[in-house]
Amino acid sequence: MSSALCPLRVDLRAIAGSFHLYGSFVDGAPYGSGHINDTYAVRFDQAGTPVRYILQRINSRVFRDVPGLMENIQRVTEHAAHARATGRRDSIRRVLTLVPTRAGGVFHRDAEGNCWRCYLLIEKAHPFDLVENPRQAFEAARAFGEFQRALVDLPGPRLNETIPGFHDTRRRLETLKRTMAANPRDRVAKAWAELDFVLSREAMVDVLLDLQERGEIPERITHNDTKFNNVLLDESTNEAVCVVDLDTVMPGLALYDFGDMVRSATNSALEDERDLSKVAMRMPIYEGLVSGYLASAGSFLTPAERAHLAFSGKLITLEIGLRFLTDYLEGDVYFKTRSPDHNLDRCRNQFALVRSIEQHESAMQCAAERIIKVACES
Ligand code: ADP
Ligand code: GN1
Ligand code: MG
Repeated sequence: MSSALCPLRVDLRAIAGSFHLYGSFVDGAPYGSGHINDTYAVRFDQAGTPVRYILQRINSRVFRDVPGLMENIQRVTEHAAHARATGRRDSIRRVLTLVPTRAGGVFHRDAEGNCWRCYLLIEKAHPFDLVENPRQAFEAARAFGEFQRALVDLPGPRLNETIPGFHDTRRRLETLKRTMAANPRDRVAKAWAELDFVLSREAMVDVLLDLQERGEIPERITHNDTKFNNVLLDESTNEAVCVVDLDTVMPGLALYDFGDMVRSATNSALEDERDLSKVAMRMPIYEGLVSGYLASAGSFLTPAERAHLAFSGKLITLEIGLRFLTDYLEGDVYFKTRSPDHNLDRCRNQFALVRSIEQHESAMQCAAERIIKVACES
């Protein structure tokens, strides 16, 4: 039997022991490539059959109200599971399933105060960091749209805001300006070109907020972190089977979700790529996203939401770029980083993608209008 201690010296066997799991612990290892939580896959032997689970240490520096966050996830997964239980053979793989703790709760607090949760690990489906073809883009967007649609009739009170103002791009920009003025790590000089890039695009940050304020686009329950690797694709059918990473499911705008799909899926390079000549918005991938999203969300999107699909991609790419930049100036306190300039490199990558989107903006707008027209006629 291999050691229960992973490289971070976490006793996964002991943590797993706090959850209602059957069989005996075999081993565990870090899993996935998320920037926020610490994710592990643990294997159990259940009477000769290996079964895997996800154990996640929730990043409580990022998520200040873990009970409120877990309450959201419990409500959302139970509701979505109910909506999915329409006789589909593998419905258990289509929505995340929380495993309760032995004490009957939805998360476990260890002796050091870390909060842990456990999910069934969705087998035979995988996340990808880079989209390989338009079909994958279609599938991911269809799945995120279906996720939004499943939550349209979530009963009960408004979900908790797990990170207030998460996609409030105006607020994000004001934070950047304050950090720039304070210059806590003396990094401003190195990032001058990037700061100039954002500040010259300031007008963009209010567009969706103003539309919302005027009542032209509605608040919905949205995922808010629709990065391509937060959806799992079935290894034999390539179908998007399950949306993961539910920490930021909360009130938001549908366009935040579509915008982040454009940001993370159309890029021809990985988010960490430093050779900016490789970064470009890929039109066929964008068209796959629009088609897939309309296939599931087309029934409820308003005309104003449809009209801003292309714009949302530019806005969210700028927003995530400026968040990487802010974290760089603050000294890398939020995103996991592997090198001193990692956040600055990611910021440059995102801004190169903004530039590419700007070059293709009218073509993106025309493509969305064309696809919407075809979808409405059929
Ligand atoms: P982070 O917030 O750090 O991004 P995620 O919740 O996205 O954490 O988890 C990290 C990765 O782990 C995901 O991108 C996905 O690949 C994988 N993952 C998470 N939950 C599951 C699950 N239940 N089954 C299979 N893979 C999962
Ligand atoms: C984070 O958790 P992960 O790695 O799926 C971040 C997103 C960013 C993304 C950039 C809670 O997503 O907002 O867009 O990194 N999640 C949070 O890669 O901040
Ligand atoms: Mg993730």
